Amino acid sequence: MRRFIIDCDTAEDDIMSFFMLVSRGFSVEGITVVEGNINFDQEVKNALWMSELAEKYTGRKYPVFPGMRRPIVKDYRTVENVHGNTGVGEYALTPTREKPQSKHAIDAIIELSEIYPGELEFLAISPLTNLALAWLKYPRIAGEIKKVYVMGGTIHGRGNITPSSEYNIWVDPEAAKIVFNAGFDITMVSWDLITDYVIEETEWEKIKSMKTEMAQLYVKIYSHYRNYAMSRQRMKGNPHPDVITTSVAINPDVAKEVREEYVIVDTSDGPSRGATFIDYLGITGNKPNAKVVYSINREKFLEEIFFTLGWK
Ligand SMILES: [Ca+2]
Repeated sequence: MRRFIIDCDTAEDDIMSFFMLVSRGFSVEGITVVEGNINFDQEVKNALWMSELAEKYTGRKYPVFPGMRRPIVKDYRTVENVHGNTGVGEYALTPTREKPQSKHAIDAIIELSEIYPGELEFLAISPLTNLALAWLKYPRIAGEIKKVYVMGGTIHGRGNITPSSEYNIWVDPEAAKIVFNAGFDITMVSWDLITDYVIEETEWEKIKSMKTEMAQLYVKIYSHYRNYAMSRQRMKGNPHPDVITTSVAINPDVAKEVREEYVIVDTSDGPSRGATFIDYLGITGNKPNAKVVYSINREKFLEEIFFTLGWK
């Protein structure tokens, strides 16, 4: 049984990532919430809502642990323009029963990694504040958490929140720097990789024609993001940063080309704050700190997403 923590700034792509894990029958031991995409309390509400829906399907509980509401050092901003006011366009996802756990996400991460040493996989599809602070409090988790999948950064210097920086890393570069140098077994899926693998018109129409609840949910929660990406980000469809990272976690064959490299996170105050630089020639002499994904097997990625869309 594979066990996961999913760390969310709960917008549409986080929600679908969660359902991909659940639909594959993996044990999601905790949903931890961190500052990012939208208002933090709305992120928690969305997490509770998806937890309730998954419980309806599986009969299992998926506890939600609110974590850091802000980055470690500097301020940040939310991106409702990208994801809509509620993170899923303008829809309100309102939980009816579930309440957030009183335990802080940082303590939940530490406790779960102690309960399942060597087993837990951490899906870091949001800013890295929770994981960085959990490690600072209890560095042993670097050896106890089996794998960390990071959606973040760029490999070719093309950002989405500044010309050079990707949002998750830009929100809390200090946290990202801590995590990348903490000794975790990290797989990095970057923003300027995933922009090559969007849901194009053919797939979008196919999903729209599907009668499953998951497919209907997909169309509902991605429509806003799809419009934004196609009108403002020069894309041919909606991108899947979190979902591609999750697909790589679920099935390593989704990642076609992977290199072990040293990733530098820029915490300076200039225009490259939050950028990632890959030491692709080994110039610094530092040992690799991440497995960096350079290409994706598109068919296998689509298989993963359509599996979940056909699940319920
Ligand atoms: Ca996310």
